[in-house]
Amino acid sequence: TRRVKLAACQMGPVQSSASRPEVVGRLIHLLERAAKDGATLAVFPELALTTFFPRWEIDNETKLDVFYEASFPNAETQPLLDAARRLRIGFAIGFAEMVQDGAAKQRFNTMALVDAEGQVAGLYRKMHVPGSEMPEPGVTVHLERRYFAPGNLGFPVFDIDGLRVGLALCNDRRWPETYRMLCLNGAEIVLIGYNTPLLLDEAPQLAHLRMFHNHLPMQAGAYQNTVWVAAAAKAGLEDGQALIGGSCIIAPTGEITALATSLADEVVTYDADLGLIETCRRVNFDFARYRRPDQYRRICE
Ligand code: ING
Repeated sequence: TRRVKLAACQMGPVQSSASRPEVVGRLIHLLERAAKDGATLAVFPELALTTFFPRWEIDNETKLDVFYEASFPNAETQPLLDAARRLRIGFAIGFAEMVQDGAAKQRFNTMALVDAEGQVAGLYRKMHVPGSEMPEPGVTVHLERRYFAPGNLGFPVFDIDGLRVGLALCNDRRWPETYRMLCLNGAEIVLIGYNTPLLLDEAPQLAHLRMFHNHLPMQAGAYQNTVWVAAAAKAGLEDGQALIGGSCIIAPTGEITALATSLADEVVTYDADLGLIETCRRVNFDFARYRRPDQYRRICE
């Protein structure tokens, strides 16, 4: 049976004062810990290179642009890809992507997948972009819709190092369509990065459910689509805002097989049996045999 050792590389906060080389150094250290544990595929958080800047209203374009990568990799991030090649480990990493489109700038919340040769295998751009364009009264400031256009690359699944890997970012993980699209596109493994504020001004009565609502959709997504999920949080007190941790690896059974226990830089690994996908499909989810797509049309209206 095919196996792959997965690593979820959680990060503690990335304060706005942290330089890119400093952050890349932390990421390389995490990758080294993952590889030392025998992992060959790792996931880092959403916006792993910077603070979660959508928590602020930023009007100055020059100040905004410092959070974006105009190319990936570039001179500052290339050492991370060199480390992947040296350690023989693939990884996914989230970052703010800027695409120069003539005079205009296109901005995306993006995740790159890098193979064990240190080569970029592909990009995913976050589909479900939450929050608003302007601060709204009574609502935690979350301006992703100001800073990122919705993704335009579909739900690609990449063949890397003999594995079929799909990607998702933060709010995407709460939507069943994300996993179903990746499943239908042939994913065996879904890598997810997230930044989730612990407290939301708009719903203080849900505060005790933040971790439940983190794991619930990922466990359901893994089970209902017979995929392995590895998810990495940016956690802890980042520029004054508390972010949840709970980075984990989830089997196609829906079981959490590895779980981070801190709000700091932490690596959890699990030796994933890809044969479990076939077993779970045989038990209930023989999609080609039992699905009723003609009866699901409302879903895509
Ligand atoms: N974060 C949030 C999440 O789904 C969010 C979304 C947070 C929306 C706060 C509104 C307010 O966990 C990201 N990064 O998508």
